[in-house]
Amino acid sequence: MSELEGPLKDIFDVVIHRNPGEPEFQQAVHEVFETLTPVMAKHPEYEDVLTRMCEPERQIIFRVPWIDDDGKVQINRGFRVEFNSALGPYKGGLRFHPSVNLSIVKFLGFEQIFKNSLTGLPIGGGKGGSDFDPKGRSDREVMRFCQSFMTELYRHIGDKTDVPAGDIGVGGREIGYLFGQYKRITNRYESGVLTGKGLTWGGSQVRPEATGYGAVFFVDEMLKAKGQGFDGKKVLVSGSGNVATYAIEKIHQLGGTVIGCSDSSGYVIDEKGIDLELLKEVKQVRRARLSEYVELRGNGTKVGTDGTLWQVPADIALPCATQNELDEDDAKALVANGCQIVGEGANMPTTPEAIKVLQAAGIGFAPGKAANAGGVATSALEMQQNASRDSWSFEYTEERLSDIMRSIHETCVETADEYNDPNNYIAGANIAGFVHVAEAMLALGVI
Ligand code: NDP
Ligand code: 2IT
Repeated sequence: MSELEGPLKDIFDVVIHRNPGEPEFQQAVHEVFETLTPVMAKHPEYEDVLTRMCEPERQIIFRVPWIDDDGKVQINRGFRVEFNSALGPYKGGLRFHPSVNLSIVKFLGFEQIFKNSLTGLPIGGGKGGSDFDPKGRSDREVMRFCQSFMTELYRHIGDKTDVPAGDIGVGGREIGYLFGQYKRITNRYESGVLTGKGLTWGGSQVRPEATGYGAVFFVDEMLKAKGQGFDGKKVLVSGSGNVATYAIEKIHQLGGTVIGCSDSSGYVIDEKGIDLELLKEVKQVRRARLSEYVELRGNGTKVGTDGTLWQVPADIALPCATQNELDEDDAKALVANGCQIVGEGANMPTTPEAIKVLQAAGIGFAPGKAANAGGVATSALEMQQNASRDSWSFEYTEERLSDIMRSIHETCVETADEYNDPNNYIAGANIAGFVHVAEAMLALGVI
């Protein structure tokens, strides 16, 4: 990580002091601070605002007891970090994964503030989750866990207060169980309290596809700026969950070929292009390992054995799995293999060292705050439909998503130019996201 100077260093020192043992949160804060030097020089009045922005408005940690299928009591830890509500109700997903801890929830919540600001929609930033591992659990166990989780969470959320959604390990099934318990406890059909709902009970068209589609729309804008498109491009997409699946779908619709994807047990290479229907069957229906995809597909498909997915030659790389999954060696391999663009579908998937390598090589780099904002943006569109008791068509909603991604791309480019850092999408996204929130916080007084 590069050295900070002046007020940014002072504020960062306070962050380190206040948040010891939270490496992911510190990394996310540092990544934003690195780009704010020219903003602070121009606007010293933002110093106090930035200090406040690093301190969540509220952090909730709670016990989640539940009973497994063997009748044994299990205990997990639940989190909701309500980070910033200057622009609207706290908004951000819930992650269920054994690695979840306060540092991870805070890094995600911090990123969400800037991402949500970039969408231009009235949503603040928050994040939550649990160290519960849904893998290998029956539907009934997942339901009992979700019901217990919501039995505490319900008192903190509401359509005008805090609106959770999905993230790793939380998809339509989990949102259903969570919504059912919220409705039961409160006796209110408050559709706008959660997003990512099913289409027959208040969900929005395109929300399942939105993050992956949005990331591809964003990268498509980057390609268009160079007079190119996805047509004929070879692409690597890590992960095989919600974001990865729909990124693959849109890339194939735009004429690209996704030649590799992964899960936590490894990666697969399918030079003819990932068979999406089979991938959905394996990962979404069977909830199985990717190795099953290889067994069923045949066709020369193979499980990767050398290094990581990123060592495979391709034109474009979209990390869509988890934080810090693409490291310095991976970045060097991408550069050596002539990769042109890296777009973050996941949150903070590229390590700081890897970002340096990619930027030094002149590779187009789209940070998650901008590139994966389509998910939360479509969540805000879901809230809009719920508030007006309406539902929109797939075509109209996808058009709205695509307009939002185009506008975020334009904002990043214009802001990077304004601050004399052309083509630096990280600077563009961080500065534009920050200034919007900072102005709102100044207007609202010291709160
Ligand atoms: P899913 O749970 O649907 O899929 C996650 C995928 O990543 C799975 O293939 C999983 O493998 C893999 N993965 C998870 N953890 C690890 C790990 N520690 N090492 C290697 N692989 C891992 O989650 P999403 O697709 O929703 O989320 C993916 C990323 O996108 C996350 O960073 C999330 O924060 C971000 N994101 C999600 C949005 C959304 O709307 N869902 C919006 C914006 C960002 P396995 O199946 O083996 O667990
Ligand atoms: O990281 C993210 O933006 C999400 N997991 C989606 C959040 C949301 O509220 O839809």
